[in-house]
Amino acid sequence: EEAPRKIRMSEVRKHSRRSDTRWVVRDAKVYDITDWIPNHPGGEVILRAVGGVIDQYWDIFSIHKKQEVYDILEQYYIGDVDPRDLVDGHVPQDDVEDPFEEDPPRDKSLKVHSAKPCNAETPVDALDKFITPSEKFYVRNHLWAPRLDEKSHRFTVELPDGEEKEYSLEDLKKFRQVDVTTTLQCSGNRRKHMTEGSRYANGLQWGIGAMSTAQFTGVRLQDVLADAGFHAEDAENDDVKHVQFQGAEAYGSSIPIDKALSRHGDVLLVHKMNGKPLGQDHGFPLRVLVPGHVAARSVKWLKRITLSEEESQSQWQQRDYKCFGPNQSGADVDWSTAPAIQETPVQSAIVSLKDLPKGDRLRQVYGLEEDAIEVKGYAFAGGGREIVRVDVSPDDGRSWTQAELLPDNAVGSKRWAWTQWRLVLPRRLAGRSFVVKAVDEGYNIQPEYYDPHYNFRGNLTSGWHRVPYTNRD
Ligand code: MTE
Ligand code: MO
Repeated sequence: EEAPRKIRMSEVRKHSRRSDTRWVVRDAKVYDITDWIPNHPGGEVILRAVGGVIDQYWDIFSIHKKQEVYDILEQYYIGDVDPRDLVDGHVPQDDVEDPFEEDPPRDKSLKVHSAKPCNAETPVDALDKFITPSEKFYVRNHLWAPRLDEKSHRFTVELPDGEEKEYSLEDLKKFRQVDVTTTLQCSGNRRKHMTEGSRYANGLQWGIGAMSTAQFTGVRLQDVLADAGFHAEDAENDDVKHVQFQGAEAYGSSIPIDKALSRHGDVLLVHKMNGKPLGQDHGFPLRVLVPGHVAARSVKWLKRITLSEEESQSQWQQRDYKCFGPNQSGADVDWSTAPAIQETPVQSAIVSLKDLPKGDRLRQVYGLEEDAIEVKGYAFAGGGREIVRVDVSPDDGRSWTQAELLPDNAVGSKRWAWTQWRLVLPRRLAGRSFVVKAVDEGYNIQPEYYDPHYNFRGNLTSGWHRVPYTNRD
């Protein structure tokens, strides 16, 4: 048996993305993965790690932490890191590049759940406005926020026969520009309420602000696909069942082809949000917008569109965004038995609850001489369905009254935006807590309790939202 080769880190670093042969280090072992790179399911993103230690990337891309991945890597083993470069058996951390160093500055009012990657809620003062100012739009990044150049950025459309067509942002100007007002809601919105109302649901403990609304501008995906040569009516295209999207960092997901091709589906490739170029956190210079579907399908920093018989194979399509039964757990579940979340169920929340002082304009509008309370919030139905009613209880669910649905100027082929609502009522009616539930045009309702729709990943929490009223006499 030959002793393993000892390799200095200075040598490893030479085998970076600038070299023809590319090495990575994991657990103080060195691998030459040059031949394997073209097979990486996440694409080019792996080039960030070559010439250095891969462990910290796998802390972010946790899908790699499994035996089959270790086995692949083992085939490319070439030696051990020289002990002179190890501290306590590890290559010291400061030798690796921070993947988040190009993340943008962010508005101070966002409620940050994690900084790297950035996950931050829209503050309450923006949740009771129909349009969310772009800088207060919630941010949900699984990885870093790539800093891309608008002029040189290209995205590729891959047709069913493998043929590819490339587009620049300039190329998109020739397509008809479309405005759509859309609410994006993260699958984890209100997960905290599931944890509090049932038991711990795994993931970021979002409150009611993993949800925001903007006016988006872009081109229809179906127009771009047609330009690239994909015509749905061709019999030979019958095998195309899904449209997969790949972001520039490595995130990816897909939607059913019918949503993409529906005349009223309003699936866009958007370059503007509230009239201005997209912010870096929201996918600059180009993102997919899939109205009425869970926001996880609206892929940011769009790099590639693939027409396929299969869904995206990413963990965000195959695993994270699925719901299972209350009894099932991540340890024993067969992920393939549940469909990926697309359209979302009816949702509502109380955003503010406030006493109206004597002489308040609203008290006069509602003709209330006595002490009054104003309750405001949002209600939202997925799939382009409208909210038809919002029921509010001032006394814990004993009595109910209907909130006023506020008018807005949403545009789109269907109702893709939330509905803001308000209720003003006498303070004497207030009990211990206020409760809200909404009804959509399919007469879908929200569950009262959290246990029945508990799922271990805490997706699609939509139980009645309760807010304690503390100002009682
Ligand atoms: N696209 C890319 N490329 N990377 C991501 O991490 N996150 C998805 C989706 N698109 C994500 C992405 C998820 S889970 C959500 S909820 C929305 O983007 C969040 O969009 P926002 O940050 O603009 O609010
Ligand atoms: Mo999300």
